[in-house]
Amino acid sequence: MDFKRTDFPENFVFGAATAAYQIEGHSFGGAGSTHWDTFAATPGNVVRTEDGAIACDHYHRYGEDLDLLVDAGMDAYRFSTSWARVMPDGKTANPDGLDFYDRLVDAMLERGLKPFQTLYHWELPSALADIGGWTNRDTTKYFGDFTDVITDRIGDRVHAIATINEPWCVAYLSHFLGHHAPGLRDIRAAARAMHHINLAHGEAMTRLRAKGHKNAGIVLNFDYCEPADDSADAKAASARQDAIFNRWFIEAITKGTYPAEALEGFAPHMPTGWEDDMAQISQPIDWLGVNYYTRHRLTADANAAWPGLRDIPGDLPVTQMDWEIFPKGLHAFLTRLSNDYVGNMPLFVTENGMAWADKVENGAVHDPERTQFVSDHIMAAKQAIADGANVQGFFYWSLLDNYEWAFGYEKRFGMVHVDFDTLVRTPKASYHALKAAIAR
Ligand code: IFM
Repeated sequence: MDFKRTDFPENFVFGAATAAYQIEGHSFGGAGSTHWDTFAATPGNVVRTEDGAIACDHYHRYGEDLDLLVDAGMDAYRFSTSWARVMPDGKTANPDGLDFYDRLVDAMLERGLKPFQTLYHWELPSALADIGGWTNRDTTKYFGDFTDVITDRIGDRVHAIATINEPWCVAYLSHFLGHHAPGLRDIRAAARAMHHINLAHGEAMTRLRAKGHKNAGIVLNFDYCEPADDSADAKAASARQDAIFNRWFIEAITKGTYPAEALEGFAPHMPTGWEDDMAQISQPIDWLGVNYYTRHRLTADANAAWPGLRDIPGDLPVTQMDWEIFPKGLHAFLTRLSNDYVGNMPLFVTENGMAWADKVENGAVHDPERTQFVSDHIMAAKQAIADGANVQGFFYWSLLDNYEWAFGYEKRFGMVHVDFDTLVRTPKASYHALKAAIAR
C-alpha cells in the first residue's frame, strides 16, 4: 500500500463492511423469507439459482469473523441488521433475531470495534413484497416500525446508524432494470420505489430522532459518469444518467428536490402528493456514506425509450465484475459531495473494493490487483481530504467473499477468501497488506 495510518487524521476509521443476507445464512435463527429468496428461486435470475440460506454461516461464526477485523488492526465493522430476521413477516418481532444482533454488537464492543449499523441492506420480508414492497407507501411505515424495534434493542450500543444501503439499487436496479429482487422492469413501479425508498429513509430518521439518536445517516452509491464523446447527445445522456444515479437521492436528502433530468421520465408515474413528503425526506442527517466502485461512459440510444442510454465500454482495466477501475472518480465524488451538497458534514467511504477470481494456493491467496486497487482508492480519499472534504473513514467491501446477489457466489470481493464447501476463511495477501499499512 502507498499510504500508512499516520497519513490520515488521528481519528480516521479503517474498517470493512458486510451485509446480513450476503454472509449470515438466512436459514438459521428463524429469519423469514425475503424477496431475495423468491427471486433466487426463480430460474434465470441468479447464477446457479444460489441464495443466502447458508452464505458464510456468519450467524454461527461471527466471533471468528470479528477476530479477523481485530487481527487486521481495523477500528470498525459495518454490518446490517436483516429486517426479515428481526421481523420474519415484516411486522412481528422474532426474539431469536433480536438476540443474535444483541450478541453481535456486544461481541464487537468486547473487541474494541465500533459498530456501524445499516438498517436496510435489501432483505425485504416476502410478506411485504406480497403487498407491493417498495411500490407501496405502507412499506415505509412498516420500515419505521422495524427501525423502532431493532433500535430499542441495540441502538444504545451502535456507534452509527445508516437507514438504507444504496437506494438506487433498491429502486432503479430492482424495479426498472430488473437485475435485483423483485426483478421488475416497469417505469411506474420504479418511480414509486425511487420515491418511497427516500420516504422510508425519512421515516427511519424521524423514528431515530424521536429516540434521541445523534449519529444517523444514509449510504448512497455513486458511479462516475462521463460522455463517451463530445457530441451534445452523449453529454445529455451522461447528464441524465448522473441525475438518476448520482443526484436523485442526495438532492432529495440535502435539498428536498428531485433533478429535472430524472423527473422528465418519472414525473407522470410518481405517487400523488409526493411533493408533500420532501420535507420529511430532507431532514438533517449527521453523516453520509459513499459507496464507490467504477465509472460509465455514456451515449444516447435514439431507439430506446427514456432515459435512452447506452454504455460504451472504456479502455481501463476491469475487475471480475467487468467494472472499470477508476480511482479518480472517488476523489471526484468526495469533493463534489462536499462542495455541492453536504459541506463539512462527515463523509465515510462505506464501500469500495473489487472482485477477482481468487484462488487459495499453498494456503495463501495472491491478489496484488486488489492491494493496488485499495491503495489507489485510499490515496484518492487522502487527496480529497487535502482538498477540503471531511472524510472520516474508509470501509473495504467486503470483509469476506460472499453472496454477490444475482452473481451468486461466483464473484469474490473479500479480503478474506471463503471456501463455500468447507466455509474455511483464508486472509488474502491484500488483507495482510492493509494490516501492515494501518498498523499503529
Ligand atoms: O455486494 C454489493 C453490496 O451488497 C452493495 N454494494 C455493492 C457490492 C458489490 O456489488
